[in-house]
Amino acid sequence: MFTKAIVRPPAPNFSEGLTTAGLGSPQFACALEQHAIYCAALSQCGLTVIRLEPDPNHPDSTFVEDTAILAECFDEGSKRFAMMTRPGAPSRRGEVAKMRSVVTDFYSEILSIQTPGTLDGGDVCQAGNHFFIGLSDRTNEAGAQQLSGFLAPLGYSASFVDIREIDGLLHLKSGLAYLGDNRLVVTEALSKVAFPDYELIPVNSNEGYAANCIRVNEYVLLAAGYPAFAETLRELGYQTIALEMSEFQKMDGGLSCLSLRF
Ligand code: CIR
Repeated sequence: MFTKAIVRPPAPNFSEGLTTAGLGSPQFACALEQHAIYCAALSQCGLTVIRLEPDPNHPDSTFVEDTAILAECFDEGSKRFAMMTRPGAPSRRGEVAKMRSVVTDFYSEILSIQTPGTLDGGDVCQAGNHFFIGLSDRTNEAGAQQLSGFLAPLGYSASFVDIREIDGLLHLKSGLAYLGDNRLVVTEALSKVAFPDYELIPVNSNEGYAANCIRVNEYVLLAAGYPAFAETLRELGYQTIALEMSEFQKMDGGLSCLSLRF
């Protein structure tokens, strides 16, 4: 069970962040409203929401997931830890210091990715005691190796998923989500990568953005506007909450990026 989430509302200059989406400039007021509804959904899932002040020095800082990995342990053989990342985009590296000061209140074990490694939290998908680590334009091999090296003594296994040749995926979790119950949601491109030992829940090619969903306690939060995937989740027995994400999608962001849940 998750009990808390860290979020950071967008700053007024949110539209100055990095993007490749080509979907136009986000509307700040609408982004704020979507963010508030997202936070309300986390509360509905039973989480206490910790809100950081918006940071206009870092227009991408609402995407808090990229600054840290907060690992939950699922059995006595593994250990709870936090890892501060070193984001691949230089404009985002300054986001980590504030997050470190917050995470310190909740974790005694705090690790850090060191230069020359780069790693974004969006490239790290925890599935029980296993971590999938994406190699992407943001996460390099040195960063992935560092994380993997930390994981083994803490009782976790890891494998790499190279997404550098997959069009349209900024981060691994742009196309992959762990639902619990040994189930992975995957986009069509990622379904061709071998994920042995997991039940794969494919997302239709015309609903690819929906793959970035999050399981939060009794609910699955998904982006609004993806009816086939919503129906798949309901058929699997999940309670769903659909959230408007248009303004964050314009900045290449998704549901998972907007919070760190622990
Ligand atoms: C960026 O390019 O870094 C932001 N505009 C979007 C980050 C989205 N984060 C994520 O998928 N984990």
